[in-house]
Amino acid sequence: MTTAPTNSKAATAPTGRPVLRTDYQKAVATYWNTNQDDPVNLRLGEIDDLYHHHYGIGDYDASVLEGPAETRDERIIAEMHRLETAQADVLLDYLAPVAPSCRLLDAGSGRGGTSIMAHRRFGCRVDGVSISEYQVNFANEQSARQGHADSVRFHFANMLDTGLDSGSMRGIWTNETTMYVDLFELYGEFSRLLEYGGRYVCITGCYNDVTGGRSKAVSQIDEHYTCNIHPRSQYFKALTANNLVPINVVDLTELTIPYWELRAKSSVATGIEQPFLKAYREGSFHYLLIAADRI
Ligand code: GPP
Ligand code: MG
Repeated sequence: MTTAPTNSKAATAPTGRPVLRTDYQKAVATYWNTNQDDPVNLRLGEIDDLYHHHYGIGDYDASVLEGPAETRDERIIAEMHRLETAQADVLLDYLAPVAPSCRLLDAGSGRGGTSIMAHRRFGCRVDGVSISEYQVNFANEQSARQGHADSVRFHFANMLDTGLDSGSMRGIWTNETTMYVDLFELYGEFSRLLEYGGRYVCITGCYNDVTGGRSKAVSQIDEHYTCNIHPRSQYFKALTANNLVPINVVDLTELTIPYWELRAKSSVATGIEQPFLKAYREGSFHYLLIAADRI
């Protein structure tokens, strides 16, 4: 496995501007560059070489908890992976239809699982950007190993300033990455990159304006991932301000709770399971899908 360069601070993008502009961005990059021994993601990805950095949706098959004790954990992990892949499938449903001649952007592409799924489904070129050089290298190795090096490419680039061509994208998605950035800046960049009528799909965790500010459980999630979860309202303000018009808003909260219940029973639980369950159950936090069109 490739390890990240020890000093990436000076790296510049094709834009000529530094990829990492702020101390906060450097801290986020360091978090993801050093998070290389994460069984909660690696053990799942090893099953079929789709490495995800997002959560799952749908009911789990309760039979995984029964049967021989020696293989129980293996069954739980395989089931968690199935639910995470199901989440990415739903995200891609909202991007469709996409022709093979189109281009897609995965903004905050992690280890690349959703991008590879998008290419397999639509047959089109997919570019991913991440501020973690470790993740970019990992994802490019996966893409090459699976024979997609020409079509699925990952770049060390900042999603707020990608350097990609204006109007070049038919679709863009963010799969649990928007909590790391200012949404107005992000959607300004997406508005520039999307062609007229292009589709943006977001899956995110956001806090509930109706119950008030950040709950304790939401703050614990922020602390755990070095992120800054936005209120639900902020998404719609930032989309509207950037010519991105929502067409679907789907509350996935009820659908993701079983994933967290199952994850809490697994050997790869990280300790963040109870804050997620508490935040979702008390209503201070939602798991939301938003699809919007560029006008
Ligand atoms: C990444 O998933 C999760 C986040 C970047 C941040 C928070 C997401 C919210 C919806 C609030 P991961 O797969 O890297 O996390 P883990 O290692 O815990 O599985
Ligand atoms: Mg994970």
